[in-house]
Amino acid sequence: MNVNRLILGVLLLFSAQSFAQKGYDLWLQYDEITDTQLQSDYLNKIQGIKILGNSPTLNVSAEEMQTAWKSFFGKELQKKNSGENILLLGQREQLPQKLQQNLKQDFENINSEGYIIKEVKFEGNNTILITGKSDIGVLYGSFRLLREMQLHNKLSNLAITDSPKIQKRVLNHWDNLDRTVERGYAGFSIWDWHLLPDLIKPEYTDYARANASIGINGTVLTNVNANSLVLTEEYIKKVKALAEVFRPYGIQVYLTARFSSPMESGGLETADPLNEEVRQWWKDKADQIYAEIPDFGGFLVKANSEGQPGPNNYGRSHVDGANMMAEAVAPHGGIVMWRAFVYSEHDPEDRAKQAYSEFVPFDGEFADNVLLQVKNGAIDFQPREPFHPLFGAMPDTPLMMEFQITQEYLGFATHLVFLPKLFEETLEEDTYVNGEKSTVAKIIDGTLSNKKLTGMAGVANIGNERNWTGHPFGQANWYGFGRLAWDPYLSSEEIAEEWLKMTFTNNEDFVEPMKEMMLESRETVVNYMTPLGLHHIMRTGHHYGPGPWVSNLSRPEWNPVYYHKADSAGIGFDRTSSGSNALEQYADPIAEKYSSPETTPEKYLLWFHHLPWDYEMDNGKSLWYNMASKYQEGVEEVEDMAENWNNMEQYVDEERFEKVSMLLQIQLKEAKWWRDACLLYFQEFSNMEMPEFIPEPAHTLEYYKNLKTPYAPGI
Ligand code: GCV
Repeated sequence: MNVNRLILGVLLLFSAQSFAQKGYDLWLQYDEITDTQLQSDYLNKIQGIKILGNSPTLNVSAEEMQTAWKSFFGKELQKKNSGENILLLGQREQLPQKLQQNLKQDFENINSEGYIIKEVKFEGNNTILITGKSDIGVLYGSFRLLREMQLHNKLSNLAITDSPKIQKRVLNHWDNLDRTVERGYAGFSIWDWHLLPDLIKPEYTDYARANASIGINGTVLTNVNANSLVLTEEYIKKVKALAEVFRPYGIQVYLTARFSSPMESGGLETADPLNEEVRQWWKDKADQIYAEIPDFGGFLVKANSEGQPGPNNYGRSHVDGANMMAEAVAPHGGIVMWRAFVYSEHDPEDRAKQAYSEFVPFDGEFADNVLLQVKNGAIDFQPREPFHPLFGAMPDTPLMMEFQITQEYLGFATHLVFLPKLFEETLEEDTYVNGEKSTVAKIIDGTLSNKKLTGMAGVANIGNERNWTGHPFGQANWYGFGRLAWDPYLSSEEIAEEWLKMTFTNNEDFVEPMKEMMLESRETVVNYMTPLGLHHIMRTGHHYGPGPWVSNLSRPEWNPVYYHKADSAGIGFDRTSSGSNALEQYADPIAEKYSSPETTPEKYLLWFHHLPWDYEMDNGKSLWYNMASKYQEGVEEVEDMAENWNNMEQYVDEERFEKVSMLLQIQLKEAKWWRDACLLYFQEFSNMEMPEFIPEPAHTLEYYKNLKTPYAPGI
């Protein structure tokens, strides 16, 4: 090979790797600061670093500063003992008494994980101090300062205090021990169980760094459809190895506990929660885990749901089950996150009502270290659902939010959908349970009824793809979940802007149009999948693509026809008093307002009402016409997204640009598939003409019905 070709080859390889690295580096790009004024402002303001104290967490804070400095400025941040304009890192106890005294008010304003970033005098010199009541506060403060710099904000007169508003900010991995991921679309599990505890991959540290940078402080490593093997000695050692990597980053490890574990891995004959031997088994198991992992977070449990065993198998209640496990972990400071996602094929009641009926009678009976983990809506992570009626209905029980970051029902890792918009919509909903402004956010952060234990969980979209999430924009959903778990009152707009700037570029010509695109993307997916309150009309099993016609599954509530109820008289699920009366589970102002279609927000119309096809909507047109126009709008919006992205080539590296371009084309193809399949199917019932703006479908309804994709990912 001649030398030039060799050099070219090496260069190409190098640039390909650095592009791939960009995807891997998530929002922690720390792009070079090229604006000379900004660069000199920053370098004047911070001329060295001093760390007070010594701990693994302080070490990773200092390392992060160095990583960022090399990337921002191409040089190290010098360690200095004293002098002007030093960055000083240390928790309260390490500060001189006088400084502690001066910051008394600031310290009163933060909690144990909060931070203070402030310009102070230290040994007579101007200093930027990052402090908190704990080392982890210092780490969070360090990431905050670096975020300010990534956003190109000025560092003058710094005085920032911030604390997380929610205590348990947890990712839920639905990862199996064989490394498949239920509803995972970004490759296999990042946990290499086979080689743990001996092989510690750098990805584990980078995962922890990324999470700490947004304040996530817990991770449930395993699927809620649990395998009791993970509670055996062999696996506890593997879990311990991960916990050790995560500890400096303030991340606690949790496991899913299969309710029948005492039988499967303990050899007992029962798993009855009131049986003494069973109770002892769980206590011993907890002792065994805590002996290896002293800061183990606790258990997440899916019980008596979708075939998982639980206390009901023994005629016992969810409280009996949850409290038994809570008792086992309580002496160690652990918690139990007990899922409220229950519904039964033997219960003829509307699925949307079942969790409320099951749990509300037990309000106030759960042990103090139990959080009831409730999905944002009463069915299942749909593109749009009204908030779950359990929020507000159990004032004496701490409720934890469960959002789904992985896009099971929103186009997998193929569709660009910015989920913080969906999360924000739920958090802002007013439950009215204590009068106006009783928002879901206030229930989750505990302020509405003074709860001590609070939490938010996000079902992770992470796999072993080089860029973690498959779709480059999927990273924004991980980022946004973390930011909202820290502060559920943040706006999705602010989150989108931060993420775009940190991940791509600060150039406003990129940030503004892309922010708009992200903010609209959630409504777009609702439009082309489930407009006007439709829900769960995906194909079954893998949930890939439209399947409103499916009606042959054994469990009625697994069939899309159960949810849309289309017939010649109309479409929609009547949840008013003339139907399932799910509305009665909401507080009066909502129950009343939504009882009539005229006063129900259009976005929830068919969630609560079964309406005639010619029902006249606000714009004077029929329901059928409006439905068709929503589907069409969705498709056109994806066309716009693709076009907007095409104008961004100059701001994005080639690899991410090309990948997003191709994914948007697939999204467009699938949006058309949704539109054509759903409209052709529903037209059979409406018997009305296709409005003129709907193009001729590419295929017949039969064609769409016969499509098979047995290997769609994520099962
Ligand atoms: C982990 C839905 C999903 C299941 C998931 C379940 C749950 O039904 O399709 O894959 O199981 O929710 O949240 O437990």
